[in-house]
Amino acid sequence: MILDDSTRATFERDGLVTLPGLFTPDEVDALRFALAEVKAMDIPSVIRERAGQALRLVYGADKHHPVYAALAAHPRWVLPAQQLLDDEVYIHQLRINTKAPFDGDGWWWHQDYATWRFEDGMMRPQALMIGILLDDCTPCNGPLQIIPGSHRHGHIDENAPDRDQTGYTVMDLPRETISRLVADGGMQALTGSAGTAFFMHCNLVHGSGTNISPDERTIIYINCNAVGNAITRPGRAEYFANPDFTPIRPMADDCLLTAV
Ligand SMILES: O=C(O)CCC(=O)C(=O)O
Repeated sequence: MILDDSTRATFERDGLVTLPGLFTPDEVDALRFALAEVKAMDIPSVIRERAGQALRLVYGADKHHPVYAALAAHPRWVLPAQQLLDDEVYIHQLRINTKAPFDGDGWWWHQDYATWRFEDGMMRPQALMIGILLDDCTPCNGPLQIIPGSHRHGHIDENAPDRDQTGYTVMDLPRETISRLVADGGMQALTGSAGTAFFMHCNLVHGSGTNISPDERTIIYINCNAVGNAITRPGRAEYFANPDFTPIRPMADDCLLTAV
């Protein structure tokens, strides 16, 4: 067993499991260095902020760099994910949210499952967002914020698609819904040191504010799905919605440091 019963009970209750220091400082450095190389490649799967040129999202780094290919099969997230989803897993999308110093814009409150259901025909919320901090996340640099326990409301159908010209869609929830959910569950900022990982239920309501600090705030999101819940309407760009549902076979534990 990877996660003990009390950790699994926390996931059921809060929709969140935090694993501090899941990746070591050397592994974080390898991921940061590899990200700098990916940014220099001029790949098409990047999205810039609506205002200005700062990078907002880098999709599919695992298709462009061996260190991210290794991360995409790393046992330290694959094994807990299999346990939480009770199935083999594949990656629906891997993206890096590079909330730039001063310019990194926020994210309105939403559930990620809403997008995957609406755009990709994901039939059940049997998927996870796994956030891996590449920088220390503090209250000041626009950390991810969640409403604990909000996943227990299921898919909240009160949303409106906010879709940009790149095909990126966020299913924004209305203010009244957020007020109601927060009155029930409160809010939590997911702060922690680089290397920490957050395993989140795909119906956990979350969002974040602008990064007006001079500090980087980079989070890798490995959004994985149960193989038995493979999407039914593949068709978006593969970096938004992977059409390959082959179960991941975990690599060796040191794969990030041997990948280069
Ligand atoms: O990284 C963030 O601040 C928020 C990201 C988010 O909400 C998302 O990618 O779905």
